[in-house]
Amino acid sequence: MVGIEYSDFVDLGYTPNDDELVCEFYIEPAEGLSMEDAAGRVASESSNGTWAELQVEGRVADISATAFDIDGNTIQVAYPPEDFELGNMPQILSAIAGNIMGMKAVDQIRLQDCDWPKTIVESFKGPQFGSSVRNEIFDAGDRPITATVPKPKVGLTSKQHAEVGYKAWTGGVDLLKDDENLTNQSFNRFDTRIEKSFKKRDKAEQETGEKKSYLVNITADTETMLERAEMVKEHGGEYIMVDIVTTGWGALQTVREKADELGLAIHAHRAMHAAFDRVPTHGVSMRCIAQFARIIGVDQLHTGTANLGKMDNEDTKGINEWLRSDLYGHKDVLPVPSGGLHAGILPKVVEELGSNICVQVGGGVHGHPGGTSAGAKALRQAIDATMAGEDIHDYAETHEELKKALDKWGHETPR
Ligand code: CAP
Ligand code: MG
Repeated sequence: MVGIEYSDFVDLGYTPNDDELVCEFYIEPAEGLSMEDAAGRVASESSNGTWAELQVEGRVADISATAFDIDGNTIQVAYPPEDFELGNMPQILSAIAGNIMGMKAVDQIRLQDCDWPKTIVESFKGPQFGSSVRNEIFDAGDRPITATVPKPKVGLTSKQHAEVGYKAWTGGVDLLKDDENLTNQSFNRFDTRIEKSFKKRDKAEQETGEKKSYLVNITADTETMLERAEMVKEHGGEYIMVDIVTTGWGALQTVREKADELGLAIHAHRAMHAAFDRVPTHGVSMRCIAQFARIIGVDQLHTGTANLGKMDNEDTKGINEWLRSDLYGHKDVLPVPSGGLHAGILPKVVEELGSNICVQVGGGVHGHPGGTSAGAKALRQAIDATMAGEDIHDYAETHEELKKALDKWGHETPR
């Protein structure tokens, strides 16, 4: 019989093996506890310990996590592979971001970063397309692809929604996008919306000679999402959009399987992420949320505007870099800057985030003084000018829609 207690979960001389998942936490120990005391409790509760000294037989202690590094308020914890069920993200998160978030032993605790071992990564599908959507679905060359979400975010009828889409597509936008809280409401039914929107999409493609597509929000319970994904495919769609945080990681895994079967790309909206990542000393970082999303396999993900837009966001550039980094053969994810963007901010967005992105602009298209069509043209002109290395003010001299957008909004970040 062996007794295991909190101090058994700390070993500052330990070096993790390649097959272990290493997590970095920020912690603030509760009064009366040292960093080492708190680190032991975090490693224990997130693997196989509890508050009592356990009397165990056999090799159970071999799958205990080890807090192996303490640096200021940051600790590193290594988890043996046996702690996890491969291919089950909810189970992994119930360990590394589960009970420990509410432990009294820590006043604050935040999962900051993870170093994923090959076996876990390979047990998930990863992205089906990643940033190759820019040229596999579209023919965008080096430029960012663009999306626009009709505003008001809810309230437009299916017919109005499709009409806004048509104006945006023919004005030069690549993707119509549903808003995160628009699914299947009484004033705008899912089936009618997609039927009408895809008809307009086909018309816009014929008229412009460009490929156009639609990010259809299928968010619902899992079975309904699968049915909606089928409907999108039947109507000739290329993408489904999922509110990945509100719908949950298990549901996202099931949708990812379906997306594979149907050959559809996944646009991941992250509504509710800030409930986890906004407080810098507690919760789960956006970096980790992006990691879960890539490992499961979304193709496009909102990661913020590098604080050029209306939302607060940590480390967009670092997150985007991670989404493009090597991950045991998994594809990359196309970052989506969104929220408060308009033509005047576009050059700065590209300067900060590069052009391998999908720029999402809602109010900045539909709030243009000339309406949606003019707003879409202004956005495309801002992209064209930026990609040609031209100053947008000079370009605006011969491009009326861009000029009007710049006169209205300048380069201001809205609040
Ligand atoms: C943008 C947006 C997006 C947010 C999400 C909105 O509209 O449609 O949902 O950008 O935030 O409803 O606010 P605007 P994030 O272009 O009119 O601002 O990308 O930070 O997750
Ligand atoms: Mg939105």
